[in-house]
Amino acid sequence: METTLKSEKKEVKISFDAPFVIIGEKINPTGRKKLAAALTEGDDDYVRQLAISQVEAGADILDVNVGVPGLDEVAVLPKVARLVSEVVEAPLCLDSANHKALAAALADLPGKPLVNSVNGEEKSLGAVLPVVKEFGVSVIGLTMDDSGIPNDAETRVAIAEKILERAARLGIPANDVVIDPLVLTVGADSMAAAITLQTIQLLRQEFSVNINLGASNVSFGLPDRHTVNQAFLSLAMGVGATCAITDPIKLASTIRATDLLMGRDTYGARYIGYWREHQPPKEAA
Ligand code: THG
Repeated sequence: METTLKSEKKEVKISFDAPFVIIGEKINPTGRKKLAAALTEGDDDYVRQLAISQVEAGADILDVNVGVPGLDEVAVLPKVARLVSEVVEAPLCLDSANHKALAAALADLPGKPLVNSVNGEEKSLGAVLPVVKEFGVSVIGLTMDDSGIPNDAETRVAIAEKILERAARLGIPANDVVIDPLVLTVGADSMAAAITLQTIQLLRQEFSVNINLGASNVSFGLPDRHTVNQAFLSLAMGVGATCAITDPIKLASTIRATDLLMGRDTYGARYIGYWREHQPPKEAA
């Protein structure tokens, strides 16, 4: 199963046989006061800098979320998405539950971005899937519905199946639906990550669809989040996740190492290439 995303100049393929795809998480104002202020005040340079630094660190795609309370997403999402698309070649992942904001951004962007997201709620299916169909793009489907986030893998898989079916009915093929089995923090429930890992395994067995994770969610509220995030991503890749929204500055090296260990990096070329490019500059003698 291959999901293809495109910007004006670049194409990114997500599949189990290809290297894991890194979606940079940092253009998201949740918990980031400086970005929330930049989005409210129109400080475009700060957003540009977040885009460029993530691509330099190894992001293949950039998530764009402008969810600041009181901010008009229908106006701001297209503006910020356009701004980002002008400074990096990476395709974008438009992170909003507002179908009008998604449609406005899609109307204004070249290529084939990833819509983030639809879920199993009737209201979401009815509003977001027609937009995905209209623009011929791909979408992330979250395994939650009107009853919330199930705390068992089987019910999450059943919601994934419902999203895939509803997409198919509108003519959206399974390879344009990336399923997100949802990551909650192990700080609140020590079984949270295990349930997500089990959902990934079941999804791979039943549908062979591409699988995304909001990986940093796993460590909210814990000390040394970085270590927990690294361990979780490796485990998730091992059971079949194919892309993640994460911090490329902190996680790209772990991801490149895990691809190498999984036999997805011939001669270790990507691992070595990544290491070479990210060596700290040598001090002058
Ligand atoms: N699935 C999908 N999309 C998602 C999520 C998901 N989008 C949003 C979120 N979850 C994934 N993105 C983030 C972005 C940042 C953080 C976590 C998840 C994060 N931020 C730090 C904080 O809030 O403390 C701040 C980091 C910083 O300063 O760099 O942890 O699950 N489809």
